[in-house]
Amino acid sequence: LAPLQAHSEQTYIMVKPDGVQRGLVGEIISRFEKKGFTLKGLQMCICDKAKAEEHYRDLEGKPFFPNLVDYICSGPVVCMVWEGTDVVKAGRNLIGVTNPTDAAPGTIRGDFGVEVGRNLVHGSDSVENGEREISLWFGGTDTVEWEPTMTPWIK
Ligand code: RTP
Repeated sequence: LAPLQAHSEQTYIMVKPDGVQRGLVGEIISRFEKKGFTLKGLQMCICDKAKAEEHYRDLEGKPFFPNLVDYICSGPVVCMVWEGTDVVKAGRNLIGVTNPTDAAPGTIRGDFGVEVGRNLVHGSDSVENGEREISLWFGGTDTVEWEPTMTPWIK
């Protein structure tokens, strides 16, 4: 077999409060698992205003920014680090475009979302932003070093 053309990187994926409240955490995790990516970090929290503002600092000044911060802080979020080949771009493709009305069927937002201000899930938009977001949400310490193995777990 030719060697894999792997280009492994990490992305920050977060199930937003509506995704948690609607019981879509398992569905969202499942899509990333089935695609072939590896879960490296997982935790749940209720975000405070300062962290939401820092996470979305590039959008400060947009008219929807205050509503966005309130939305992200309105209930628990599920924070994840996923790793794999081109996972930043592929993760955005799994999620779908920002407005669920325009998101293709088969994507998370296309299958489950209705409103742009309630679009279920976040995914980093670049490797650099992924690194920044992982260190913001995971403090650089709470991820797990492991690789899937070929060990047979069941017969
Ligand atoms: P995200 O950062 O959450 O993954 O979303 P994104 O890249 O697809 O979209 P972005 O432009 O970064 O916007 C961040 C989030 O702000 C909310 N939003 N509301 N017109 C509006 O009311 C509006 N536009 C954006 C969405 O929750 C979007 O995901």
